[in-house]
Amino acid sequence: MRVTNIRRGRIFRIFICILIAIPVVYLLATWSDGHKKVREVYQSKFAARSAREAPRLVEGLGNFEPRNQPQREGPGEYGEPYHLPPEKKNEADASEMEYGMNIACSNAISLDRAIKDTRLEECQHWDYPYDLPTTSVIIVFHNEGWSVLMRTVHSVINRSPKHMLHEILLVDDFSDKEDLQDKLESYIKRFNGKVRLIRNSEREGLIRTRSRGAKEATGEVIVFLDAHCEVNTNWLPPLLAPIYRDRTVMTVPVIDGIDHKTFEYRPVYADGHHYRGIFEWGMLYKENEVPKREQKRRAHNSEPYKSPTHAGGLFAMNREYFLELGAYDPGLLVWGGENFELSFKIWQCGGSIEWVPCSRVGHVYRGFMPYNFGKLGAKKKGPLITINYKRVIETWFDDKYKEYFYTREPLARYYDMGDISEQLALKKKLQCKSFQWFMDNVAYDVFDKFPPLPANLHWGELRSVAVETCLDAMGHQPPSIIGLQHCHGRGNNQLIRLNAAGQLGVGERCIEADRQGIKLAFCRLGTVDGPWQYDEETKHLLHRVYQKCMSLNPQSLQLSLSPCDVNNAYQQWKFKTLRP
Ligand code: UD2
Ligand code: MN
Repeated sequence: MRVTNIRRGRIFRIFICILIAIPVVYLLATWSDGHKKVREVYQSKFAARSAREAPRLVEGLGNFEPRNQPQREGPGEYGEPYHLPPEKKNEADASEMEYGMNIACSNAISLDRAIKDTRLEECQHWDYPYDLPTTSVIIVFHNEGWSVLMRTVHSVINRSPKHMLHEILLVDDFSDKEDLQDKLESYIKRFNGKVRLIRNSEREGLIRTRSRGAKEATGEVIVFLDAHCEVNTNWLPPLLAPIYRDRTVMTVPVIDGIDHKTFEYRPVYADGHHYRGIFEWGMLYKENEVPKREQKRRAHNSEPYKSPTHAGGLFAMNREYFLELGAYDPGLLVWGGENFELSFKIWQCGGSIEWVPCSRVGHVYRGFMPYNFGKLGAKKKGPLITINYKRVIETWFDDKYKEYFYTREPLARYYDMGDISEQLALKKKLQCKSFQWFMDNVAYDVFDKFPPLPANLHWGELRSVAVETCLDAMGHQPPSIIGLQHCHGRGNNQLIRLNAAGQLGVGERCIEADRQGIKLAFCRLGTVDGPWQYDEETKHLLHRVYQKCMSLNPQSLQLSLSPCDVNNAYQQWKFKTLRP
């Protein structure tokens, strides 16, 4: 009896101990979990270099998170919006006109201001190799505001681990503003050689200027930034780590917004959802939520993910790899399309692009583009950006995909894009894969949003037969009314397309009708059809749902739908062919 009692007591005590131990072990385990788990994933994913390169992890891992930052006070600190006092209004307005952003406001804010850390919380736990590649940060600029340019430089100096930042290379694309001359040269002396300045002897445009910067840089990795950025907390190591693992990865930070009037620093995608770069068939850049297939590959929401393309301005790459790919196509002029050229080239020729949630950089989106395209732009017939797109798609798209572009941009077929034989030779030499491969394996989410475009049955100016006037989208943002304007023959807002599925479009927008009138609308995402039908004999544009015709009101000169009547000249329309 006693023996059993003692035994029972012991069993009971052991049982109690186990009961206590379970939550303690559990607490201990979860306590270190955040850090350890991320660390393990990190080590397996990033610390291992590809087999063909010698391992060179010399000093282990480092965390590089800043500690004990001093409190700061002043205008715009922590990325708060700053409103200038009313007496500065004229100065502010004038600077906005000149720069597309409120430089007067920027001038009032410290070049060293703090900004809020907009990263996911778990980003603080990642460890990175201590010997990440040395980096040249390349900033090209043309007539930028001095304080905005220098705040970009200061933020890079202040928020990058010293031993990784090899240099900041400022490349002046032939600016003529007074304060960007001697004042700039003497100011950067304080950085003891870390900041280097070179200047173009004529205007080259941002694309060629970046290629020049890459050639002149001496770091192992190059990072491009626009001249109006502020890099966020610990932005650099997470960009370098994937390149350290594999030199053919391009990495892209997540781009936060900086308000062009108040310099408020605003996080994008603050809800923890991730987006990646895609495009529609007119080659406008778009962002799309990361598809499940890609999400699933990752163990942590803060891990990098693959993206078909990027916005253009901000990214990191192994310098030699960038040059092996021929840098940017030197035939691309001034602005636009270079993001696609480099992205397609990277993916199709064996590299990859990763967006890095733990690297955040703020960028000032301007109110408008404050510069013109100089001589380079004037020499070209047709809009220069579309000509750039044409070079890119003629080099990298398969024939089927080229047609989608020409369906969306019918005039582009007639633009002179210059010689692309060197680009095609490079594609052959590097044995690059087809665009179909890219669509199947990388950009598989594009068709969900932008399905293949049915061919145009008609395109050109849509002229009224009764009155000398043309449909015109007027450059308004949808939803807005469609105007009627003097036919100018240059296309743009007057280039109307009717496709085989009944969609009537202008640029990437759609023309739709309701009981109030005819409107410019956002095309329903993922659809390419519409209600319209054109009859060449009656010259009617029939809305099949309402069974009514597009009519012009001769008094108000406005558009509406009315019952079809073959004798009514105000219901007759003609597509007039356009040429550049
Ligand atoms: C976006 C990109 C930009 C570039 C462009 C398409 C982002 C945040 N920005 O437009 O980097 O890829 O799309 O080409 O993704 N600049 C020159 N010479 C020129 C014109 C501009 O050096 O002839 C400089 C300019 O000072 C700035 C940079 O190039 O530092 C980019 O120009 P932007 O800021 O006007 O381009 P953005 O942001 O509208
Ligand atoms: Mn920019």
